[in-house]
Amino acid sequence: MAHSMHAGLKAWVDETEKLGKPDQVYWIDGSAAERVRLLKRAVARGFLIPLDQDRYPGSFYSRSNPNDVARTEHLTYICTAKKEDAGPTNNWMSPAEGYAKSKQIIAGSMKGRTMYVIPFSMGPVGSPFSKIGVEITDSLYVVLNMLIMARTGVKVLERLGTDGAFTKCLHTRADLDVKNRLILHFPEDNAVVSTGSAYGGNALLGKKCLALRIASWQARQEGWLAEHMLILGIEKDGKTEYVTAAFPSACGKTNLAMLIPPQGLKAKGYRIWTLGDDIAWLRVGADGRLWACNPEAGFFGVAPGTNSKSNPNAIATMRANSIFTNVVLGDDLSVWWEDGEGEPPASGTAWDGRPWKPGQKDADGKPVLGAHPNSRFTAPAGQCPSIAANWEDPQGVPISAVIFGGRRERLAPLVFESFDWAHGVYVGATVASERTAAAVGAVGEVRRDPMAMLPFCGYDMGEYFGHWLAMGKALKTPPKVFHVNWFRKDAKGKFLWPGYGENLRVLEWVLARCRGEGKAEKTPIGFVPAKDGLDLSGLELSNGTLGELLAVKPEEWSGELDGVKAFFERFGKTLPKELWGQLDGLRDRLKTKTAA
Ligand code: OXD
Ligand code: MN
Repeated sequence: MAHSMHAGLKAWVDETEKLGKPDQVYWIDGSAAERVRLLKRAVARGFLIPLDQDRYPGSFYSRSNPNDVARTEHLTYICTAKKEDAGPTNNWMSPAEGYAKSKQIIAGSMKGRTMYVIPFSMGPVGSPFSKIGVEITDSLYVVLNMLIMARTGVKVLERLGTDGAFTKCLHTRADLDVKNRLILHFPEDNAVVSTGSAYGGNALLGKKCLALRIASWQARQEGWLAEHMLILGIEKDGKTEYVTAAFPSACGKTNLAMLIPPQGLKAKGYRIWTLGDDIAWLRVGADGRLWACNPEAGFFGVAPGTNSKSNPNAIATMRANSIFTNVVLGDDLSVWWEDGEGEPPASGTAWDGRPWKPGQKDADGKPVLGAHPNSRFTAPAGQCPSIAANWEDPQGVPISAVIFGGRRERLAPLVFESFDWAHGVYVGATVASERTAAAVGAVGEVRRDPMAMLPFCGYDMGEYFGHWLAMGKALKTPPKVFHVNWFRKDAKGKFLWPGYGENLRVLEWVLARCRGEGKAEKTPIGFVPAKDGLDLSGLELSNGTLGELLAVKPEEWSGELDGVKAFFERFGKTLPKELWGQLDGLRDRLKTKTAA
């Protein structure tokens, strides 16, 4: 048992114990022996099912309450003294109401349970990037996932010392009823309270709550950025260059972060190194460049669609010591998901607990999904075959390019480069994407998702754009900013670009542009690759398809402008004038083009 000499932490734990009324309090020490003990306890209590240990050593299955399978953005709030500080894109509640409502739910909710106290560090312990949090939770599932996703235990308490700052992260699963579900952020108090859910994005409080919503607030005050971005290294000729990329949830960040070079490019000697798949903390280095660090220690990835063609490194990463949530559990204690790896089990149980067989159809003849579309694997990052040797470097890695992207069937070309940092901020601020299953809501609907941070920015996004612009001024050598779209379709609804490993062809052009090389054509929206700008060797892609992929259609882009204007207007006076200037500039460039 770990003991804290931190008076503030001890007082908060005591106060929460009095309120939640657990049977006992347990401090996580973060040791391997403790993990084994807790896994046994979780199995004994029915929270986890051990998988076939020959095929999946150290791995377990978990099924959630069927009503608790994704982030609930409509129940997620920023609780600041002034409503305007949360901005128009966040739900707001006053801190007094937030504390009062959650107190009622927490009161007595831990009866008959253990209350776990998890000291954790987001970022390597002691790195200048890192922040400490302490999660109190009554969910053993949350504990076991946190042990994978963050650095935990005694080493963190030691670092915290007797008076260090930490984010108070209070979680109770309560009765898992949606009526009692609230994900509340109190950035002014450096605190999070989450009730009524055990879903990763709602309950593993180091991830979205601390490392994005609270951290983005702190980052603005302290002069850095907390972003929904992967980090990867691209090595060639003994030199590695690093990029970050922001895509909305379930748009392939994990796949891109673990990319394997395609045949045509392998011959050039490329190697890809993974540093992070979801969150990047970015700081201005002493050299005036942007440096990045992944605050997480594991991957909480979407299972469906992950297979050894789409992401062999992810499959290898989850070969052991992983937790699978809401996938198919085979009667042979295997796991499986749609568009997954290997043959499905002859029979098993679907994510919602119903018996399931491959090929099963519902009353309307539609296939019955065995895995929930947002089913997940939680796996230690260190197990990834492509993990970079320096992924835990306390100084981070220098970033050459920042890439934004969305899921758009039309409009956005495969890739384009912004004219400069400020234009890049405009490009990031106007990202739009079709919705996926990672959050509750209508899948497929297009929504603006600036910097892929719409659900994760802990303050007014007008101010956030201003902070991005200011960061550009603080950087002596800012990275170049790009936009990609792997999801463009033809008139028949077929994807034009093969994606996955082939995306390296786009990254190669991106890095060439960062070095002042790479053939490009100037268009009103930015630079796109010239017809012979991308290395397409070994890839069968007709000229017509390439043309369609790179096409910038001024009429279609003009049609976007009203939507952007309406979106910007929502922010009122906090939207930086510079972004209005960018919109005007784009309108003028498009006009000249359509008139020509
Ligand atoms: C995630 C998400 O789980 O973005 O990373 O929802
Ligand atoms: Mn994410």
